[in-house]
Amino acid sequence: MRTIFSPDHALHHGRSELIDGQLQPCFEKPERAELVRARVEAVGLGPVEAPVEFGLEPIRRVHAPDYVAFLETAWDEWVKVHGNYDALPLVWPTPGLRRVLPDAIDGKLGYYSIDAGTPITGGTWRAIRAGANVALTGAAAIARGSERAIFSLCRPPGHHAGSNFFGGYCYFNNAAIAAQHLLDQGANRVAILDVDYHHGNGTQEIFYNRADVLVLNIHADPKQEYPYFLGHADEAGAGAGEGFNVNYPLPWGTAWPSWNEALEAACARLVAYRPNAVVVSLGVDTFAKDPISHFRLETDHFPLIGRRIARLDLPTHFVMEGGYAVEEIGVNAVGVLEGFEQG
Ligand code: SP5
Ligand code: ZN
Repeated sequence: MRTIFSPDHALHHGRSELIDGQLQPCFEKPERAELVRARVEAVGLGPVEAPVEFGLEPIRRVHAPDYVAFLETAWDEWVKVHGNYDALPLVWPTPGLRRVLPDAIDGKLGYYSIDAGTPITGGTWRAIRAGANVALTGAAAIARGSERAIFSLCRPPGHHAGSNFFGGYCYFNNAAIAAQHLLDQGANRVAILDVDYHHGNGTQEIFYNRADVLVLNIHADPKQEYPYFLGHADEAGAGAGEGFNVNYPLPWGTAWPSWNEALEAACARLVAYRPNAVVVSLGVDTFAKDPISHFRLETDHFPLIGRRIARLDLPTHFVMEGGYAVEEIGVNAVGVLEGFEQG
């Protein structure tokens, strides 16, 4: 399996996130991607290649143009007012009342975000552009039909980013951009299987009214866990998209047997949809030792995930999402890919 990777991910290096009432060092850090890449090389998964430049147009197919423009200039606007430290939002629009876009950068940060854990830094724009190109390069290879599977080693992750908001360490929704690109290159139907510990609220929002992308999410119950406000079992899509969003919320403490049952249910739904390709939002924060999560998957379980996905017998695009137990992130993420290759 080929891996697409850009060292430019490291240009995004947030110093702190607001967590547990404190500004703490970011869990989402450059070592994550470097360790996954090192593991890809150590096990000889396949070649590691640089992405191709796709420009902003395929990004604007899923993100609002004003949101993309905001991300491009946010850091420069922030530095002028606050100096050279991470930009973090701390005020949000009043629920149910007006959302007028402010001129002040502090107001814009709240307008376009959902949490205070997702800093914008001096290198964020270049890193997220590279990440989107990594996803698009992978999608283009799947669209060409030359490969059975490809791994887009994206960083920062993407599935919490919606059409016009960032959050959950995510800015551009790499998996959504990839899925849209597959459609734009001729696919009729694409499925997104999101196995990250957290609900992919951004992906759900982007495709909620559409039937051409089936979005399947296995995640911690939002009644207990971030992102709290979306990811419930009764969210099934709306309008033309009704029936094309499926959530499998699971309680804290979920171990492999119940997690695997949800995976089986999602795979059955996916097969019935008969997609041309599947995009896997590959988070490994379901791991028992993940520092911010509460599921109990062990290292041996990750290859089983890959093996099951291989049995779908579809062109498969793995896109990296979360996973914060950095010591084991390489073994766990690449374990899924090795399981797929053997499956
Ligand atoms: C892509 C991805 O996995 N994003 C996750 C974003 C989660 N951010 C908020 C986490 C809050 C966790 N609270 C538990 C802290 C344990 N000390
Ligand atoms: Zn996650």
